[in-house]
Amino acid sequence: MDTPLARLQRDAIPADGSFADHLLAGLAKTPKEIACKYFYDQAGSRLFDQICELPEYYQTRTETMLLKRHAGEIAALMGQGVEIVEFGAGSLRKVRILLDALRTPRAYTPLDISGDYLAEVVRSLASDYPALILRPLVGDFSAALDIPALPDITRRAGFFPGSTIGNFRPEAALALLRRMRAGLNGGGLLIGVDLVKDPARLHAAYNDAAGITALFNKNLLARANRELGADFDLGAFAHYAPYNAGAQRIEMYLVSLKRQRITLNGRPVDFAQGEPVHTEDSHKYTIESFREMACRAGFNPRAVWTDEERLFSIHWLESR
Ligand code: AVJ
Repeated sequence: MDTPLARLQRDAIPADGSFADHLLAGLAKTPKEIACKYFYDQAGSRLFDQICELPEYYQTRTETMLLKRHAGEIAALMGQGVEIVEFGAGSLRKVRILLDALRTPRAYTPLDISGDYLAEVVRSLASDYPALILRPLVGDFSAALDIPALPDITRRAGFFPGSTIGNFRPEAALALLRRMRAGLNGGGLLIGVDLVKDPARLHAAYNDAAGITALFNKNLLARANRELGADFDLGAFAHYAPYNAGAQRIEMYLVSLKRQRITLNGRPVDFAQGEPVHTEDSHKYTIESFREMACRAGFNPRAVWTDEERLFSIHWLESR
């Protein structure tokens, strides 16, 4: 039987070898690039967890504090008996804050590209929330979002924390918000957004003293060595993460420190001395600029919470 659910799950699983294909294609471009979604294999996810604990990386702890501080109000806005749909590899800690505040959520539908991560979600939540319907979906939320309805559940609320929206260029972010809105069937969206601030503060958050972000960035090369038998010398590339004030985004690169030839899946890839590989954008918004984009996507910005230093924001957007 090909249920809609089974179809969604199967179609969404990335084909085998997609990292190899994308890596070769991205390194054949000028300028070279690697998509940031490849950061998050097991080693990369562990490094990202370490980033979240860094003194310079204010995002995770500020967002968690805001969620805790306003959980009651958020729960009231979401309403009773909702299905929470979380987009992407969220953190279990954040969704637990929501689930605890909601008291009577009916279902939790995490959507993620990693089946291993989803298995962990189910293992961790099942015993603590015995009445909660858990529906992990393997899928890439940057592609189509067709989430089949659960019987008897009419209210959906989207959850997209961590300022992952910042990884998308503004046009793509707008398109993603539109797709999410369509997938939520009239439900609202709770979304975390990192804010424009002193460039020095932003720079420090992506250039930490302990060098964890550099390891996170270079994990792309380490992963290619592990999975594809590539021969990247991690010492021959530099982590470079400047803030582009004009575009209001952090840009991450791996810069080749010398002229070199790497072998990838038996194929040569040449790097000039000083040549960059673009690995990530992390866009920052003002509260106003984000609300404007949300309006263009068909949402009504209903509430926004921010910290005293205005480092980070959480928005509750209602479907229009
Ligand atoms: C998970 C995409 C929000 O952009 O800050 C952290 C990823 N990159 N340090 C971000 C990241 C470098 C992070 N997001």
